[in-house]
Amino acid sequence: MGMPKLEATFETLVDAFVFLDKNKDGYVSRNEMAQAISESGERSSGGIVMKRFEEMDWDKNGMVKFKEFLFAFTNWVGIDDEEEGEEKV
Ligand SMILES: [Ca+2]
Ligand SMILES: [Ca+2]
Repeated sequence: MGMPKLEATFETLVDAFVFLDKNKDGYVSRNEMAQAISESGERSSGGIVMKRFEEMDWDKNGMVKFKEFLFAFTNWVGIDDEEEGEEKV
């Protein structure tokens, strides 16, 4: 409900997504994810990130769209969306 904190989180998420989506087609592909990992120099956590990627990719099409990204993130941090939470992983 328009909490500034949530807004800031959302902005961070958008920034992260835009950073990951190198070719700006609205999807983060596996390659783009791998590229971002190598750019950030966090190769040690690369395996974890790629596992996260698989988790994010709900429909398993090899691409993560913003909705999937957002949904996965809210799951991780536990932001309650106060909607019917039937589909928990
Ligand atoms: Ca892309
Ligand atoms: Ca997908």
